Amino acid sequence: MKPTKLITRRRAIITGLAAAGGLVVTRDWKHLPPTYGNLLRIGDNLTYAAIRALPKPSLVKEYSRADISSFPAINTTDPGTIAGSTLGDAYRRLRGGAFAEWRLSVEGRVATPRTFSLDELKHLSSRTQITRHVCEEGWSAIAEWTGTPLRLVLEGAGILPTARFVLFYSYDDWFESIDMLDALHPQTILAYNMNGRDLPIPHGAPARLRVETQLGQKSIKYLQRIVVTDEFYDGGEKGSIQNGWAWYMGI
Ligand SMILES: Nc1nc2c(c(=O)[nH]1)N[C@H]1C(S)=C(S)[C@@H](COP(=O)(O)O)O[C@H]1N2
Ligand SMILES: [Mo]
Repeated sequence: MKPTKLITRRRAIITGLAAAGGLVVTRDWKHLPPTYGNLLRIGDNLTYAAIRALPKPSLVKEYSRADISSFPAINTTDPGTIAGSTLGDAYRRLRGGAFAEWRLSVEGRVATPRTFSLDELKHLSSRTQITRHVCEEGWSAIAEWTGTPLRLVLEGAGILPTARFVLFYSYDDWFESIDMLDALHPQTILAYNMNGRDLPIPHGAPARLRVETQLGQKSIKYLQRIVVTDEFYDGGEKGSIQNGWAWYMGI
């Protein structure tokens, strides 16, 4: 994604309409994500407690090993090379120690904020899936991913019943957020393995998110911190909306 700092007039109007639509649907306009009042996305407004009671969501298509394709690494390929960045410096040190010191922080609206080392993630049950990554810039590629279901990590910290969103921060200073519906989806994983090997640095080592229900941009690499929230937040200047993209990128 090529960030531009422009918020278009059209987007401002749409966002306004979404807020008005949300008012009718939920009377909770302040806390509605901008999915434009789409009734199909009413799940955006459901809390962890509500989503836990729903039937299992359907899975996106999974492929076979024969379908695995070449997979370009895009944008920043090594946060450790970003000059003058505290996060970049931290990443370079972690990378130097083969990520043994890497700790993924899980905080916010959880009963027990905590961190997970790579080993701790690997000791939780894992899921392996061969899926198609679809980039918003118009390419797609198929790879096999192994990782810990995000649900296990969040529940490991004790998601509070009112929680509705999960925010992700990365070592290259990216930001993404998803709703609890996608966070608890069985194919939403923290992948530490790609095509049977440790996740390579260009693809987000030591762990990246895979959100198979949305466009590739949401699958944030170089994970650093996860924050569970009750309220919608798109990350301000770092978020997709202020950079001219949609927040919800369902496929
Ligand atoms: N931290 C971080 N995550 C990111 C990006 C990025 O630049 N930084 N790019 C996103 C986009 S737009 C895409 S298409 C995929 C690309 O993943 P890949 O580099 O493994 O192909 O990562 C997503 N996650
Ligand atoms: Mo992308």
